[in-house]
Amino acid sequence: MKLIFAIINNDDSHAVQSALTKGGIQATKLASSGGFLMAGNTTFMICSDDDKLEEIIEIVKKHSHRRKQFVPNSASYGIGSYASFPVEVTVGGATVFVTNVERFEKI
Ligand code: 2BA
Repeated sequence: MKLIFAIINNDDSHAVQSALTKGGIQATKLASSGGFLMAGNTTFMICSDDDKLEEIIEIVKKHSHRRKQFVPNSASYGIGSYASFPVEVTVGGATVFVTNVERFEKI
């Protein structure tokens, strides 16, 4: 069995969740936030049989979109004078981690 963590943009979470449910795939949705943008994102925790792994990754891929976001950045212009300007970063589609599950039980 595999445990999949998929970190996706909040704007895509509903589409991903619906597609997983439609595909009969159980998932737990966690409210998370990125360390860099410090903005909210969504982490799906999905435990599945090995043979479902690719199907699940395809669903996540299909419904997660790359987008550009602006993050405030600070830079100094001369002594004692600071200005803040936004820097563009590309976020997602999805960041996915897959681990092996040693034991799975529903008690
Ligand atoms: P954030 O940490 O808020 O990062 C948002 C986006 O900012 C990243 O998109 C990347 O394009 C950019 N970014 C992050 N750290 C950067 C840095 N040190 N310098 C320049 N740009 C940087 P993604 O790579 O698509 O990541 C989206 C979210 O996935 C991340 O949100 C974080 O929550 C998670 N994530 C990404 N890589 C991870 C990792 N290795 N471990 C744990 N979580 C990760």
